[in-house]
Amino acid sequence: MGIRIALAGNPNCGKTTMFNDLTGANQYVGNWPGVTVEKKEGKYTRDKDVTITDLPGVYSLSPYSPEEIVTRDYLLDGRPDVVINLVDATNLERNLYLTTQILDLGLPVVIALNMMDLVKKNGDKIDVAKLSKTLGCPVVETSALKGTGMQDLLDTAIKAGKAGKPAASELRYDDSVEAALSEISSIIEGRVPAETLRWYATKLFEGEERTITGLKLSSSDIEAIGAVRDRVEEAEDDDAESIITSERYDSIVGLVSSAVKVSRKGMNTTQ
Ligand code: BGO
Repeated sequence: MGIRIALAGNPNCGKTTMFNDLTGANQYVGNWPGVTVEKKEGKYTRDKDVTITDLPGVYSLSPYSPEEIVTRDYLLDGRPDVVINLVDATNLERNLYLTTQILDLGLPVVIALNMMDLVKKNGDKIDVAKLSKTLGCPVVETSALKGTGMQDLLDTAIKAGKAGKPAASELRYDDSVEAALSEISSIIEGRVPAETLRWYATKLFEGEERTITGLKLSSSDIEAIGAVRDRVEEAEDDDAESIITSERYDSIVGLVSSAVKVSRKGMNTTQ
């Protein structure tokens, strides 16, 4: 059985450069069914049993654009063996926002810390071991432009895909939000695959229509979940979707401030 790898990341994180390097001429380009979003698939040049799917570049897995829907449906329902999440290491805070959502999906994940050539040039230091421990998945330094770290990345991804162990992030939200997610999880437990429980609980907390409809919940369950949401919204004086967005950013800011040391040159961007 071959291994299916999905490449996911923000626009401009280097996905096209990496996909071309990994697949060379062995590419198929078409459209995702029903939408005019480009679908690219290819075989890994070093191992033809490995198929790599390049997902559209997105900032989030919300269902607001065709690109976001394609990416999220492929990850949630297509269940690739492993996700390589490309992260622009010069813009960690912004890029890890998508990462926190990918980690909720209960898939094996390997993070490619791309653009490391620029980070090194700037003199910044990233504590890769700390990132890996906190995010609960392997983190590999790469430069898709220079072609460094690519083989290590693929070896790590193939191993993770074969092992099949979901990422186990240590990032947690405020106690009140975690309590709400636990309550919602217990309502839907057994009705979604166990490893996707955090994803579904979060989406239901947010009150996302697409998820509520997709799960065909009973009206009493919808009401019980609504009560949990109302309670936290009232306590926080904010809507549930914004609460989750803030919680994601807060957890990332904490991690980045402890794992990244910016050089006194102060150059932490590509500009
Ligand atoms: C231009 N290191 C560096 N330094 N640059 C990288 C790396 C890396 O590891 N990986 C990618 N890039 P895409 P998406 C460009 O095109 O693969 C660069 O959207 C330019 N072009 O070369 O397209 C890559 O598919 C003129 O840069 O990303 C590309 O994810 C001046 O990041 C850009 C400067 O890569 C985006 C850069 C005409």
